[in-house]
Amino acid sequence: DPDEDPALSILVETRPKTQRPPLYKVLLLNDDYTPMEFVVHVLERFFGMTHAEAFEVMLTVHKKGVAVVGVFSHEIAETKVGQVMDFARRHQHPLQCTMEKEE
Ligand code: TYC
Repeated sequence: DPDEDPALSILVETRPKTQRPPLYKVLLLNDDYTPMEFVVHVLERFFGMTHAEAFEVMLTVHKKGVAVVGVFSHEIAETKVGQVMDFARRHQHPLQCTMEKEE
């Protein structure tokens, strides 16, 4: 208690002041043209999913229109989005991948 002994004030502060960097959700969007097998391959290749996981997430995007496929730091999220968009473009598929800051 600083009123009793100001020299002890430093020991009384318990709330951490460190801030964690914001995290970013990477989202995959549905479209009518990208083959299902291509999306499964993308999820295995760039998001480290097993074939079963990738198939399940692909079906979620197909049915719901969008799904979060990973949560990363800003730099890693940007890299993932770039890798997916570049890979899709090179294969001439309209697959869209984007990122948004977590609440
Ligand atoms: N809707 C696509 C189809 O029927 C499959 C698909 C799934 C496309 C997920 C994009 O992010 C996607 N071929």
